[in-house]
Amino acid sequence: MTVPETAEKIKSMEIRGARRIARAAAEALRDHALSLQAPNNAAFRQDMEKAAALLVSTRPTAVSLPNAVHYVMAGLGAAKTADDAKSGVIHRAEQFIQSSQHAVKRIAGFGARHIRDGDVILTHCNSEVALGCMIEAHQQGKQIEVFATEVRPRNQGHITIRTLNDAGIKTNFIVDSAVRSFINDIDLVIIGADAVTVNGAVVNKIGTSQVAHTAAEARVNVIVAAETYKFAPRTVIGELIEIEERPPAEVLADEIARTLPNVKVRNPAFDVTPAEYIDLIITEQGAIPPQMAYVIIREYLGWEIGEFNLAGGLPVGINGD
Ligand code: RUB
Repeated sequence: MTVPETAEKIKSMEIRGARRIARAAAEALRDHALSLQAPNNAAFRQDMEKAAALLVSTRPTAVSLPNAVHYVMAGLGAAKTADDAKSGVIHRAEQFIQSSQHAVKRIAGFGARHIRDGDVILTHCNSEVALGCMIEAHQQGKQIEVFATEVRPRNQGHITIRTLNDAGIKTNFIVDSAVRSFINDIDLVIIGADAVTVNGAVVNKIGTSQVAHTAAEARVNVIVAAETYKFAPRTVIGELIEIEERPPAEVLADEIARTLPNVKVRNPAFDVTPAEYIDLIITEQGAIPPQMAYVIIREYLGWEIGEFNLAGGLPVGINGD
């Protein structure tokens, strides 16, 4: 798929979910590098930077996207020729794709250990990594049952229940506002993340903070499954994660909205759950309390506080290797 095609699919949410977005961006950059016939190194670099900036501009919240792009673009390194730059980018893209697959498997393994036989689990939105933990536990023979929310307005819950159904896991499908009604039946909440900040706050699908707050009130543990590339290096220097606000028509049809001139529809796609409502974040490097997010950013992402030379505001520092 070309870079503009991938960018369009991410924007329209045909490709969605933090991991899929990151992976699609890495694949698009790899394929772009492969097909690019640049006359020299400078031209190659410039073209790649344009492609990277386009991908990063598509959705602002999932930090996996700029992190993946940054990781791949670091393949340009100190290359002196276009050929070297090309193989550097392709190599880094392949590395990212592989390590992201590996991360999901490792997290599933770690996460499954936190799921006990007989647990009833609540999940919100559609997270490949969170689902990986549940499916792994199920495949280990643990009898689990899942409550999955609908996830207004884009109904990502429909994808979640199909995956759970196909895995043979007993599943209950509920509207988002029913979470509190069922929370006393729940043993564990498992969700994914679009971003984790230095203070251990988790940015995830809108409604996640309500779920986590409800769980905390009922003393139900909340586990977040998140690869290290979802941690946000720039939050170390005080930057806030931008919360994407999507078109009103996702919430209320235009023809109805038109008849309500005094009503403004708000449609934030994500919210922020503070660290105090999260018990554990499971990464491919192991499980940490959210208060240790800094360590992940420091040790596994690396951060030279210096800008990567790329238009479009990429985050500081994934060393990568
Ligand atoms: C998706 C969402 C998911 C995270 C984690 O939002 O909030 O919970 O991205 O998913 P959207 P994963 O549908 O708006 O992209 O674990 O698959 O990366």
